[in-house]
Amino acid sequence: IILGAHQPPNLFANASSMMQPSQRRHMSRNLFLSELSQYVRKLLEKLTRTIEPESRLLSFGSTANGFSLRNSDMDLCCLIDSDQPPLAASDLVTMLGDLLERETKFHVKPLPYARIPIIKLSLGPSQGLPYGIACDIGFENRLALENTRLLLSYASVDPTRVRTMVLFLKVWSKRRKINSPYRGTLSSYGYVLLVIYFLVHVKNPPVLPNLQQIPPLRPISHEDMHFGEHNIWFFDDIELLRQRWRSSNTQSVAELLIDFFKYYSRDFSYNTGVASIRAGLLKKESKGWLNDFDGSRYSETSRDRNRLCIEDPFETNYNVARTVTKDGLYTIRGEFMRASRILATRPERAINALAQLCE
Ligand code: 3AT
Ligand code: MG
Repeated sequence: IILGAHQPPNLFANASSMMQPSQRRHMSRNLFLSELSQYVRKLLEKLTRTIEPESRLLSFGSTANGFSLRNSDMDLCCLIDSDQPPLAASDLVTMLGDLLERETKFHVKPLPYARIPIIKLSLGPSQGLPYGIACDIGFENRLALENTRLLLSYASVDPTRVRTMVLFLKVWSKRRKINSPYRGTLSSYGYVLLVIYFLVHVKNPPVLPNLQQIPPLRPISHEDMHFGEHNIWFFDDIELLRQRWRSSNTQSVAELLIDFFKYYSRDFSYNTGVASIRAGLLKKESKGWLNDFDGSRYSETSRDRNRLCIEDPFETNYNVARTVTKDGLYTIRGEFMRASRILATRPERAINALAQLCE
């Protein structure tokens, strides 16, 4: 489908021949999706290397941190290892865009002059791929690779509760149409940070430790801890952590979800607070992320950028929720309240309540 006339290699034969038929039925969709995304990544990497031989394409976002749904996009990051001065990102986007248009069936949209130059690729739905493929290729976005690794590490500390909560929130927010940064609501990444913030800083006892505050086991150089001016250190020895960290919080996923919706409908201080998974609840004022209350000091755009404040774990001067407008926040809070109401009034009919939530 991707290459048109070319035959793709049979990447799936190996894995599926090792399984029993019942396993194969059960596993096939996830396996297919993860092998498909590997196949697409390798294919795109091969094509990129014809222009920039020292480049690598790495997955980030949900395909790399275990939070993907069957209709998730693929996020790819191009890193160039060369000692030679690399091509400017905007030139690479234009050249690679032309090449992908010629060599593949993707619909290609290069955005060379965006704040972060990217190429958007898409393939419409077809019989074998009912959700089609959507893929973004960005360049040198090392912080995104690191924040993907951080989320993966959090998910690995308590896979059942963290993954289930995140996947539920993602399905719910997409169904309720509050997962569109381009239309004034919040990205999936923003919702994942809200879940982690809740499990690290709101729940008492906490479900998760704060991985950015656990000191390293041995001294680490300043260079290894930093990318540019950003501190990217976090405790990533998950095997060790799983041996040592036992949360004394024994709540089930359902109980945690009920509390999550309750907290974000009425307890989180939207007007003054910043949710930071690194440092807990911060003040908008201390970060200079103020709303324009007196109508003079800040522009319309700065006012809208800080309605909801979620600090990026590494790029701490960046508000991940800057896309959320006044109306967007009103809708999101309305949905948190609706969810809280449905779950509180029908705890005995939890399955129906959850289905109704995702209508
Ligand atoms: P989907 O399954 O695609 O809905 P996702 O987990 O892949 O969810 P996104 O596509 O929203 O999440 O984002 C992919 C990655 O891009 C996650 C993060 O590494 C980076 N990213 C997205 N939005 C932001 C942001 N506002 N600030 C910093 N990094 C971001
Ligand atoms: Mg994504």
